[in-house]
Parts: sequence; C-alpha cells; structure tokens
Amino acid sequence: MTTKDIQLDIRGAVAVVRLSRPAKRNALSDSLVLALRDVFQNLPDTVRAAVIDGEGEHFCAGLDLSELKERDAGQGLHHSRMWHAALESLQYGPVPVIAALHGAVVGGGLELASACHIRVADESTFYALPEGSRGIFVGGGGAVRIPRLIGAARMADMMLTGRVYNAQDGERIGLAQYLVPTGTASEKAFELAQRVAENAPLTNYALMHALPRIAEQPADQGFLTEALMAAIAQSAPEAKERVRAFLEGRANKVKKA
Ligand code: 1HE
Repeated sequence: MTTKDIQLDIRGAVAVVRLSRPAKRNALSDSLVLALRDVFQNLPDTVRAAVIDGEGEHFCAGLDLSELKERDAGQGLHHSRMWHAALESLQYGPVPVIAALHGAVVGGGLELASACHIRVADESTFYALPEGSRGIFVGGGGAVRIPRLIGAARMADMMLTGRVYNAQDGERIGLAQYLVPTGTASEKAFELAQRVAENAPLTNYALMHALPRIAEQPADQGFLTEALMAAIAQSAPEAKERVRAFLEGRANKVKKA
C-alpha cells in the first residue's frame, strides 16, 4: 500500500513504513499524520514488527510549518490531540515499531521517533526541538515522552537554548538505543525487527502495553501488574513450548556480548 506521502512495504513479518515527502524533508502535514495513524491501525495480521524510516536526506523536519495557520485555542487543542491519537496508534498499536533515524530528527520528528519502541540512529543523525525558537511548544506528545527518554532538564535545555545533539551524544543521553554507520540505520532496524517478530506475540504485547504502564505505577501497584502480566504470558502454549525447547537443548543459549 502506498499513499501520497507514505510507502508501506510488507516484507515477510515486517512492515516497512517510509515517510515519503523528501522535497519537504518529510515534514508532517496533517494528512501525513493521519495517514500514519491509518497505516498502523490497519496493518495486516501477518505483520509482527514494523520499521519506520524517512526518504531522502533527513528522517523528519517536524510539523509542516506551512500549515501552522492561525488557530483558536480549541482548534489548537484538537490539532494536538489528533497528533496524540496518531502517535498512540504506533506506541500502543499491534506491533513493536523500530525507528531508523538519519539526518534531521527535529521537532515533531523527534516526537514521532520517541513514540517508537526502539530507535536506531546513523552517524548523520541530529536532534533538535526548534519549537522554542519558533515561538510554539511541542504538541505531539513530546512533553510526555521525551523527558522519559532524556529527562525534563535536557529537554528544557534543548528548547530554551536551541541545543542540537549529534548522533553520538544522542545515543549517550538515551535518544537512541543503537548508533550505526551512516546509511545503515534502515538495514539495522530491519534486522532488529525480524528478531522482534520472532518473539511470542504475548511477550511483545506485554513489553508494549504493560511495561510502560508498570514503569509509571507506584511500586506496590507495579509489582501486582507485573505478576498478572507474567502469569498471563507464561500460561500461553507458546511460552511452554519455548521453555521446553530450551530445556531439551533445541533453543539458542544466551551468548556473551
Ligand atoms: C519545511 C519544513 C517544515 C523543511 N515545514 N516545510 N521544524 C523546524 O523548525 C525545522 C525546519 N526545517 C529545517 O530546519 C531544515 O529544513 C532541515 C534542517 C530539516 C533540513 O535542511 P535542508 O537544508 O536539507 O532543507 P531546506 O532547504 O531547509 O528545506 C527544503 C524544503 O523543505 C524547503 O521548501 P522549498 O519549497 O523552499 O523547497 C523548506 O521550506 C521545506 N521544509 N522543513 C514545512 N518543518 C506537533 S507540534 C510539533 C512542532 C514542530 O515540529 S516545530 C518544528 C518544526
């Protein structure tokens, strides 16, 4: 499936979703944000993991500023909520999503990346939140998700001073979990997605839907939610078979890194 601004390529169990507005540096117009929502809400059942990357020199230049017309407060509220709904369809969608980053990952582009479950950045990547200098604020969930990756103090610094993080520093502070040579982020993300796709679906579900909520719960509630999720996951026939396979020497051992 391909829309005007997004290419969707299903490769086995992995969906590769590509932002395809390279002339506008993949700036996120309303129609592109809605198309993203639609893609993640309608992935075929055979898909077990997804990669999202960007065509051209940059992952994403953020909000399409040409659409930032005068809105009243109510319209602004609904516009931001539209982004929330779209990015929640990735974060709390059917499958884990791996972002392959290169070039600019700025503004709403960083908000999009932070809604993904894993971020792989190549050496050309740079991160910024230019909202501060544009006289606006994040509105795509960045105020919730980005502090959870790097802390509110670093995010405030990025917005107050226009600080730009390069790829190495981005990985060091937690914006990406993987740093790879220039031009290889999509390949690495696809390789990881294939690995993720082999997990038991209920384990992936727990990691996407239970873990972030447990992490936000007070400890005593978190322990209970963890126990409930653990009991459900281990009761699945697939879990029993995977454990049996290890005990019978049919499954991989963990290898030293
Ligand atoms: C755009 C956008 C955009 C490029 N909206 N049209 N985001 C920003 O403030 C970042 C603005 N963009 C940039 O700083 C740069 O474009 C880049 C560093 C990303 C890339 O630089 P470069 O030299 O490769 O490209 P360019 O020449 O700046 O841009 C190429 C074209 O894309 C040009 O249009 P053209 O018609 O003159 O060819 C640019 O105008 C256009 N373009 N970025 C619209 N963002 C939910 S709230 C989120 C709030 C935010 O995201 S605010 C941050 C917005």
